[in-house]
Amino acid sequence: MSSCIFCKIVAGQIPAAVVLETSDAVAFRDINAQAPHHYLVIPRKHVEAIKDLEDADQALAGALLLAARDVARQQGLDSYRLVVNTGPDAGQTVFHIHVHVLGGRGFAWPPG
Ligand code: DGP
Repeated sequence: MSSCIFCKIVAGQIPAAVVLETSDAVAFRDINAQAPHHYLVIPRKHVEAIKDLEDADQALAGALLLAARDVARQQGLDSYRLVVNTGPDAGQTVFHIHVHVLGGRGFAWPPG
């Protein structure tokens, strides 16, 4: 989608610190890191949020989780948190699915 900032990162139109690329996904450092390790794993395909995934996106959904696993492995993280904010009330600010991979510190539960 032409106005989507994450589509522009996928297309290489704006820079990002990319750490992993697969046929389905791209992972890069979050510009506003909330932990010593903070990456975003996004699908190449524009889908606004988890709630917009279709049953036919099963492989894509799995590919995102596996890419998140691989980013964590590559970065030497054994304990980490994955977060997928879905909708404004949950804190989603960029409307292109992204899995946050957070690590390098402890995390509280329940989340804020
Ligand atoms: P969320 O609040 O869950 O929608 O997370 C969006 C994240 O995206 C937020 O942590 C900051 C990050 N972000 C927004 N714009 C950019 C950008 O242009 N580059 C990078 N690397 N991260 C971005």
